[in-house]
Amino acid sequence: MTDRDFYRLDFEHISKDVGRHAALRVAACLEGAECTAHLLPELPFAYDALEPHIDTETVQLHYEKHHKSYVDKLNQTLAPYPQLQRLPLESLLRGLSELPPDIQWEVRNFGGGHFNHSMLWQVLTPKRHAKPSDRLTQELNLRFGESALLKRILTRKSLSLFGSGYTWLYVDPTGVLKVEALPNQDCPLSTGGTPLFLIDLWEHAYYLRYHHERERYLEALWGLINWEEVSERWEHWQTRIAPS
Ligand code: MN3
Repeated sequence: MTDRDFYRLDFEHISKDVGRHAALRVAACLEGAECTAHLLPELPFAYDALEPHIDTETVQLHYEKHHKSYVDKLNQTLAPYPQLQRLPLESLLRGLSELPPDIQWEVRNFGGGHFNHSMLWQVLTPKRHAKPSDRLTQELNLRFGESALLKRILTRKSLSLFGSGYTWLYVDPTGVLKVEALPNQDCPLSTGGTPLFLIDLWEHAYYLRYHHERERYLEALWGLINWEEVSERWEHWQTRIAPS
């Protein structure tokens, strides 16, 4: 396929989902500048900012080793495909089945790993007491009853995922809010969804402090959710993506 096919995909989703670096990268590409490789985005907080809930060493390893390795492997994968290299990550993940078959597995896993971790750093925050916006609260209450129930659903889905993956709060292609756990580095973009929030369930996200006790990690995580960011993602979906 040609890059033009990819460019037909909606670029408007990009800024919320792959961060400032990708937005800059795409802007440069669209202006015809030489495209650069995918970049490790800046971490929006210090390594120790999520203490005592998420320990310093875990954040540092998670960001510097795990996330960076996904970025590096994605760049290696795309190196022989300059046309694909300059596309936004989101377009690659939305159009997985249209990629050359010999790199679909790599883009799904390494590209997914880069996307998911870039989003993860945005939806966590050391600031306390943040709440969903009134409009998102209204939607969550309509869909899940109340916030305590959303927490229970996120926890249950997270505990029932066997192996590694993520639990997602996302809007499905028909506009319905959903909570689903997906394996490995899979993400709702690849089935036409719009992700709002995710929980990293790979052991590298919690093992040093919580060992095998995923439930204690989930409890600690609840106070770190960047509801402001999640609410903005919801507003973005509503104003830019929602089916009219
Ligand atoms: Mn991870």
